[in-house]
Amino acid sequence: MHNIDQIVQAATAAFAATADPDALEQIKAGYLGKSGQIPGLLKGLAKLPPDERKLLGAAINRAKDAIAAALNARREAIQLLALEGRLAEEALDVTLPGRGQSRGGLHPVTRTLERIEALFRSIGFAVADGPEIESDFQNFTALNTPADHPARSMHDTFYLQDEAGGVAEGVLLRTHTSPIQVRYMQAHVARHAGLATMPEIRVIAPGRVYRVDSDATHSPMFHQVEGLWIGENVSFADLKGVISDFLRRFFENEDLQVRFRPSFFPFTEPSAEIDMAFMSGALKGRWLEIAGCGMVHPNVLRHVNIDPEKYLGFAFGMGPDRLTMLRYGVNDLRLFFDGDLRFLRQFV
Ligand code: 2NL
Repeated sequence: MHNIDQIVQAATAAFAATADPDALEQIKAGYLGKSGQIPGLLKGLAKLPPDERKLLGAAINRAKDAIAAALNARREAIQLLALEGRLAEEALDVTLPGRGQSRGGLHPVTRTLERIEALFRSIGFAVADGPEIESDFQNFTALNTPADHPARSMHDTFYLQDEAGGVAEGVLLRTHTSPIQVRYMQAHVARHAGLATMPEIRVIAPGRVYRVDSDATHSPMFHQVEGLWIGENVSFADLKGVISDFLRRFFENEDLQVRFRPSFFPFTEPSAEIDMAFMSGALKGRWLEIAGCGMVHPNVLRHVNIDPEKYLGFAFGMGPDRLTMLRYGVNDLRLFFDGDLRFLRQFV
């Protein structure tokens, strides 16, 4: 009897001495397991006479129940300890000040795009967009760019892969926003097919464009805004007025000087480079190349089924990234696309 009580006490003490669940199960095996102390005692019963066996057997079974109860109690206590530990570890101090929610803001180039759109809307231009993955026809052929033109080479244009990993036939990242205007002209022509005279087209096309080019002044992705005005009587003089007026309003500078220099583009004839100069400030008197323009080439009109004998107009293209740099006095284009919030937040 005395010995049995000691076993229960020893088991209870051993359980209490560990907080590790695996160690606890090891200790349990020493008492209740197949070759543990309790089964050992039960085996010994066989040699005893029946009346003693009955008495001792009952005592051993009580001891076995007591050890099992102590084991369960310890298991629960260890679980509770683990839970309390985890809760303490994961505790939130609700009295700490919050981290706050910072206010979002528009990217400086987005602000420029919205400003350009608002200014052109105010003189009756629509704003159009289109896919950045384009077809060779929309991006080059319709724009009178010959098959052997260097812009079409893989050194200048990103082409897409086909399923086999080769160059997909005629699928590319648009190199300018002109394909937006090509699509716009095609839809416009289709919509007014039955009419004797087609209404004027007045549209700007802002968006991202892609070229194989990367240094301080070139990013493989950049932005463009092109504009187009087609009608029966649209002249180069209208072009000069629209562009000069736009630049003076964009830079909020009435004294801004604008000049048109002869140039060449496959999609316009005649073509011109547009330069501007501030009459005051750090850039005073310096001519800056700001856009290109010209009268839409008759071949471009033919490609979208507009009769060049009846309609004509002008087109222009400019770089809103560069306009943003000039407006805010930023000298490295890459700053706009690095995603450094310390830089970008200055414009919010
Ligand atoms: C530049 C030059 C230009 C155009 C873009 C154009 C579009 C159509 C038809 C004819 Cl649909 N032309 N766009 C015309 C002249 C110049 O951009 O230096 N851009 C940054």
